[in-house]
Amino acid sequence: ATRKTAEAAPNGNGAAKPDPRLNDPDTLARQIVEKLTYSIGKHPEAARKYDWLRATTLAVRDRIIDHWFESADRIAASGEKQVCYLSMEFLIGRMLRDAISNLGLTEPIREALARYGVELDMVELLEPDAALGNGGLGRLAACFMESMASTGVPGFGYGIRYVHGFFRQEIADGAQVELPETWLVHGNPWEFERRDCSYEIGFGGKVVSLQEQGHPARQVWRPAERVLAVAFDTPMVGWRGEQVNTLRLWSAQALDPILLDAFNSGDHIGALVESNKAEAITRVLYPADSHQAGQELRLRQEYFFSSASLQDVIKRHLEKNESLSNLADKVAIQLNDTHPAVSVAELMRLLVDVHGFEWSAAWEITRATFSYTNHTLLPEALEHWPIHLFERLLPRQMQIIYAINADVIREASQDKGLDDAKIAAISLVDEGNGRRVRMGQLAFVGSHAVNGVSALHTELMKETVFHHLHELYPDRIENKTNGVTPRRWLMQANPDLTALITDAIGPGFLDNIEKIRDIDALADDSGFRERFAAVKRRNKERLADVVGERMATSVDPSAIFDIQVKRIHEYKRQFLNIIEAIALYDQIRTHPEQNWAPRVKIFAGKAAPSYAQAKQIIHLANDVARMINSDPSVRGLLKVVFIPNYNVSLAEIIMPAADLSEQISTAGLEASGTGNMKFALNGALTIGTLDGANVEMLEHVGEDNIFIFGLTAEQVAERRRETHSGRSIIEGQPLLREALDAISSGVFSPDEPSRYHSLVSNLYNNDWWMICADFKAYWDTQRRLDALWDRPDEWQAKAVHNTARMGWFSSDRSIREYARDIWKAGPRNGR
Ligand code: F58
Ligand code: PLP
Repeated sequence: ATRKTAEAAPNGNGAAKPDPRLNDPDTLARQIVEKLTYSIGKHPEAARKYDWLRATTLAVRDRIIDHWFESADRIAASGEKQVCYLSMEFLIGRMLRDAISNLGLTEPIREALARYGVELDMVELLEPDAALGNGGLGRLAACFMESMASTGVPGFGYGIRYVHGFFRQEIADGAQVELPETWLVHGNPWEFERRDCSYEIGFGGKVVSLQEQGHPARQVWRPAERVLAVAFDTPMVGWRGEQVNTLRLWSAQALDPILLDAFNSGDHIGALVESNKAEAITRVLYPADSHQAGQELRLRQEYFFSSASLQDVIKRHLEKNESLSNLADKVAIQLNDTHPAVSVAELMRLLVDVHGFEWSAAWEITRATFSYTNHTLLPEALEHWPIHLFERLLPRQMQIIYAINADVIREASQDKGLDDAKIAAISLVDEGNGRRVRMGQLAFVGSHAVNGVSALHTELMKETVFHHLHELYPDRIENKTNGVTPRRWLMQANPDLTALITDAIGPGFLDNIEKIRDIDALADDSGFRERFAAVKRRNKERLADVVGERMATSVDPSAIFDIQVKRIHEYKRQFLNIIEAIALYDQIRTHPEQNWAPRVKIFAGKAAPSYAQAKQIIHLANDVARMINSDPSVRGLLKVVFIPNYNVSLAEIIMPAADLSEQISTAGLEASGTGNMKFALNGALTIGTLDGANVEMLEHVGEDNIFIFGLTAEQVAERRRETHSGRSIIEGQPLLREALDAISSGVFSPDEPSRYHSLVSNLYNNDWWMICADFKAYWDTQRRLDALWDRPDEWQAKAVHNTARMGWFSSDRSIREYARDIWKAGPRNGR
């Protein structure tokens, strides 16, 4: 009934919708059975669960294709500028529910399937997550694809079709185990293989100088190795199906699938070597996190998808235009972090070597076409490739980078008078580090706009990593605060809240999420607050069921659901949260007379397989959970759970079920965060530091409705200048000291008492992430929240204010800002 409400809303501008006669349950039921019969070869009586998923998907897909063609035709006819979003990662999650909901088909399909005794919810749950991303960066790309389609920006996503996405996590004896992810085993009905859309990608070899009579010498790259990039297209459906954009993912194949000579001479393995080597390029997503994955295969992936995407952009441009000289008027290319930054050199190569442009004209086109988004300031995450590797794999692109660098350095020293130290800092080649190509510098100089992802992060970019480039090009850096799509993260993930808000203020917020602000006044209405709390309660029960099914643990939905879910990283400080849990455990036992608010601390997230500290944190969370959860003296006042295998689908269940959202990174380190926005939009209160987008959330929800604690980014920098030691703080705070002693002495790891010894001793010597420095402020703020939990009206009023005031954090707003300020493209849809 809920989704019916959401979809029954009047269509804002009455644009093209499918013929309503075709959306009735009868027609849909007939079409689904047709798919079952003629595409899958099954009678309804013989169909199994996966057959229903496939048949339903195919029936929905047919409708999308009509909209897809309409969108493509309309964009082609208007000659509008297109936005190409180049990203190594698109963490899309499941697609069926999103597509059905955006097309307004949820209720008729539910009814159509029910005629055969099949539940839509069951079918939706069978779909595997498209986990083609690591975390925030990849999920942002997915929200942006949806928002481009929903706001009417002609967007084209370009990425990699990994056969194995982000690994599946299991927990065995408390520790993370990584298993391969196999999303394609049942086939992927959403994608269309376009064998006619394929390009050759070269690697290695040499550059030759060709002298033709009467012309200056021309450089031609003769690669030693070539592979084929084949396009797989997936439609991206916007809200109400008004626009459908394309996500084009590249798959690597060998030019010769088998070396027949080798095969015929009996070398059956050798005959497949080439094909295996080619296919390896797109086989696996690197499970990196805030650490550069410095292997050759990674650079091959980056170049492979950059070159394929640019060749495709150029081919499509030349189908409609006479030359590439107006490329930047027709195409904007956004580089999602530096992973596609080699594109700057590759476009120059294509323009100069292949299409005969003069260097300076090519540079103008390149800079006008590209823009670059930075997502991290962590030095260990900044990409820099050894020159010898780059030169061996991409010799011509290396020459081009040297030439770009020479121009940049000339401008910096001759025109702007920068000294040698500053020039060394901006150079595209890091001379001090075994000679490396700095991809951030390449992306920066090759773009007309460079953006950070929150106001604070953007300011810190100017002061730190890009300090001298900012001095040289003071107008280039701008801010574009991240956002999240309210379709997936509110309407689909939280249908009950969507229905409640629709009842209260009407359906206008579905088309313009900023109208959700109209529920703000209802924070004072006790009836509304009660209904709001009842929705939260049902969502907590739903999560409790999932915890019960997956972990055979029960959690009580009347306790505070205090949740930290995100990649596991030292800067995100899950460790601080665990230490607080231990201190609380201790206090609950030593002061049973006190009125403790019951809490369930929920964790989920994956550690990079090579990140030992992060894996220890997962182990510790599980060890602590086992001990606390089995101790009767806690009387159910505290529980700790670590839910395995955090992914988009789990996030969709978790976000609506939180009372408290933990956004507690060391200030200055979290570029933005997007999980923080999803929680608050769904009515969680945030406990957080003044970091990333938390700063702007504070401005929007107001200081009474968010719980900010801890050192500011400036104070963190200052303290790091003064001392690195945590010793004096630990010694001065018995709660912290006792919690650390317990961890260190093996209270939680009796099977291996020294397991966490070094984790703790590190804190004494080097409190780099300010865990000790922020502990007291964090503890005190948690106790203020305990007290607030005792005043449920007040808590719920704050929760309503959070939902009401989060509309600005929609990715529709982010996309409109990019479109207006950076891309100069669209949107068609002014909602
Ligand atoms: C994240 N970066 C930021 N990187 O950490 C987060 O603050 C921000 O909200 C988000 O981007 C979107 O802007 C991030 O997720 C990665 O996953 C990289 C993938 C490739 C390897 C290195 C990490
Ligand atoms: N991973 C998944 C599966 C997500 O859904 C999200 C955000 O919702 C993230 C990672 C990013 O989380 P955070 O912004 O807290 O780092």
